[in-house]
Amino acid sequence: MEENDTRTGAQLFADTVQRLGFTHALHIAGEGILEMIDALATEHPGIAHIAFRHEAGMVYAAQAMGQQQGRPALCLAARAPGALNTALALHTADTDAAPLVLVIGQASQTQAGQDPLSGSDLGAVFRPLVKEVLEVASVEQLPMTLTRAWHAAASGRQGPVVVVVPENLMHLRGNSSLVPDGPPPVARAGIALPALRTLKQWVASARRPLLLLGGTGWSDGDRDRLHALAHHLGWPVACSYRRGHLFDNAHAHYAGELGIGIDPALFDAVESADLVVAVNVRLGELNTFGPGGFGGRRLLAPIKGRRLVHLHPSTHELQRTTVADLALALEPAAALVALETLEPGSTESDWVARCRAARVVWTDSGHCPGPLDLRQVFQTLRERLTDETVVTVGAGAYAVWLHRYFTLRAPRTLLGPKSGAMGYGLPAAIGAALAEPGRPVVAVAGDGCFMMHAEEMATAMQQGLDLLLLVVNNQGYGAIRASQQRLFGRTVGTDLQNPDFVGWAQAFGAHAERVTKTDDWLPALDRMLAMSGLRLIELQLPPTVAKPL
Ligand SMILES: Cc1ncc(C[n+]2csc(CCOP(=O)(O)OP(=O)(O)O)c2C)c(N)n1
Repeated sequence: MEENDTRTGAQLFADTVQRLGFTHALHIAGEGILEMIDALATEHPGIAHIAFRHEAGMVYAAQAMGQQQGRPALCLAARAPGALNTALALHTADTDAAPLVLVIGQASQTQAGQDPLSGSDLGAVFRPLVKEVLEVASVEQLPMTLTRAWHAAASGRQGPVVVVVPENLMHLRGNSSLVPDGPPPVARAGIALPALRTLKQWVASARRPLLLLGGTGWSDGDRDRLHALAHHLGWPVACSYRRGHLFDNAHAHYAGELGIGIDPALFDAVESADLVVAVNVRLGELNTFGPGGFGGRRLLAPIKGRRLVHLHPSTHELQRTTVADLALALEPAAALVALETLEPGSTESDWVARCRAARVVWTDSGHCPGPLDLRQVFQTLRERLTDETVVTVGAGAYAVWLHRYFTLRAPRTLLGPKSGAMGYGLPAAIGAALAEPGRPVVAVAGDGCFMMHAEEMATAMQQGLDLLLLVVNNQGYGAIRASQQRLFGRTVGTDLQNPDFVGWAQAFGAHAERVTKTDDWLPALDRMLAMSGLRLIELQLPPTVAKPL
């Protein structure tokens, strides 16, 4: 092989990353990835380097970027200490069907496994958490393995893919012709015509049909077609947990969101439907959550007289948790094409209006005790923000207020972990801001949730990002406090003594204010919206506030 036809492993890595269309490399530099980072910077300076403060924050940002861009984002972690910090965030990317590629720089092949820093069997560690783990054994394999990782992350049910790269490969040489020209075309599953005929018959006779939407892999244009479809068929539409942005929440056909905090009336509507068509929805624990909470009644258990049609890109998700009468492996785009061939059936004349009326009652009710009314906070926040604003949220009782009272109007405007991972909101907001510079982003967090990855305020400042953070401070793990009260009549270890959030944010260089009563909220919000950069509003509440009453 001619020396000038060859590139080092590090150069091959950098060339492949560039050809696959990655625009950003998110990382915390360290042993194992130093050669890759250096080659990216020197060979392809157009790729932006974003330095994070915790690897989980980095992966949350990458998974938010991946979802917002509709193609995988790239992040890199150094050997075992960096890699193992990513575990919950990788699991969250998997629950959220978020496309990303995490490259882990492993010790050299001769060294691996010899001491804690050179790492254990990282493939074995990550395999249960992610869509796929690929390990590179030779420099020749490197470009193809990265390409395969990109495709695995982007195709079918999207998700996180880990690539483990031994450090010594960076110095070996491989042929430059191994580098792909660009991202590979994504393989697509198709439509089964006999099944479509069956579906048409069921739709024709359904009296109370309902469309459920979820998942990733939709395009912004699909959303207009979904509105047109709901209108054409005359069906109500609900979204899976934290996918409310897939359908305009103000639309006359919108019936609400499944999952934690579900409106009991929506639960009843889904149970009383005689045909449910679930598109791209995972029918696991979260989306079948009942109003009674954990251990309560489940949605969509097989019911006599109700037909369930499940369309999902992954055969693994079909017939997994409940029995569907028709289960087809279809990606959202193909499912949409199939549904667009349907004709309206004999739907009850007031079915859509009944579902919609219940939704309106739900969002117009609910009480917040104390001097600062969170219902008003989230309703007026909606009025002040543009429809395009992206809102990110983690886990806690505070999130229920956002989900119930903040009307999502535009596509890709909500990012929230389906794993229930606390700490997600701020790093995800960073990812969303990196993915679409100029698009407004607001992160909402509880005091507990915020502090799990508050270190990423430094990253946001360093990148000069425009972010607004709302910290709902009820001085404790409120959701858990409420569960403890319900289960045991007392609380243990769930009260929190917090720092002065305003002073803390200011120490990072952010603008910050504290609000303790409803009348002060809008003036504070308006002051913050008039400014740019990193801004934080602490919403200070009595410890008694958790979910809407
Ligand atoms: C990483 C992680 N650890 C623990 C939990 C369990 N958990 C769920 S909600 C919650 C409390 C959240 O507290 P906070 O962010 O202050 O919100 P609040 O419930 O008070 O509104 C905890 C500890 C979790 N979901 N994620």
